[in-house]
Amino acid sequence: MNHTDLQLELQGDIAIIRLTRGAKRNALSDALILALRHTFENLPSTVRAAVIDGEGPHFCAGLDLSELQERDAGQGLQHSRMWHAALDLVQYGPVPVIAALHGAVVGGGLELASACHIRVADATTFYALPEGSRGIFVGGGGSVRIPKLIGAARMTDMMMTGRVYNAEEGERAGFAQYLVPEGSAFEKAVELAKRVATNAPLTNYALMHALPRIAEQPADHGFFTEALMAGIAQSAPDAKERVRAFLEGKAAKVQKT
Ligand code: 1HE
Repeated sequence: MNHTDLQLELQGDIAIIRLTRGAKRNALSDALILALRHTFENLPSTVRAAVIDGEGPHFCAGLDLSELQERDAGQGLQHSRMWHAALDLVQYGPVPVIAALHGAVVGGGLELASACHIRVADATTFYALPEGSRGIFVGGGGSVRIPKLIGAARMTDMMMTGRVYNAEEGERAGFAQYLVPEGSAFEKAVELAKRVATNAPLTNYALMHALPRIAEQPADHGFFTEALMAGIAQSAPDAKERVRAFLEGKAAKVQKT
């Protein structure tokens, strides 16, 4: 599907998904949310990792406020569920997703970023949840995903007081795993995506689908699920080949950076 506000570009086995609504700071209209969902549902099977980027000086200004009109409670609920369905496909879709962050990562933009597996932020990035001051609440999965990154106390403070985290504070708080110089988030995200794409597919699958579920389970259940996943991953020919290559001195050692 072609969409004027969303571009999909393939660079080998990496999908570059770009929000191209820079004039509106990549605000997420209903159409854009549906396009995002459609894109993740229909990624070519050759894709092994994806990067999400935003055109212009800001990653994403969140919900398109011009569409926040006269919804009744039921319509509001369905609207939020539509976001959940789309962002669920980002988190639990076919491939790991790396977000290249810069400028505003606010409201629904932060909800989108938090559905990704790795976040790379450049020095211009800032994080906020203006829902608090707009008289609304998060609705794109933010209350589930954001506390897992920064804790419920920080999220409460952000929404109650309008606190904005800059790039360095955001990295310290746990929003982003990588902080890079201004203008280099996309390049770093692609570099990481290429590295992630070389992993055994079952390892990436386990990290995307087993790890977050294990983290939610009571320890006893978690250990059991972990053992099942470990057994399945180890049994794959890919794993045996990779271990053999290391033992034969043909695979890279772990090295200090
Ligand atoms: C928008 C939006 C938007 C910009 N919806 N149109 N999100 C917010 O509350 C954040 C609102 N946006 C901002 O605070 C600022 O726009 C930014 C800090 C992101 C960027 O500032 P700046 O100075 O670069 O741009 P601008 O001049 O404010 O915006 C440029 C245009 O984009 C302008 O439209 P124009 O026709 O006058 O050019 C803005 O109106 C438009 N624009 N952001 C609609 N968000 C699932 S629930 C999630 C709930 C939420 O996400 S609530 C948080 C919404």
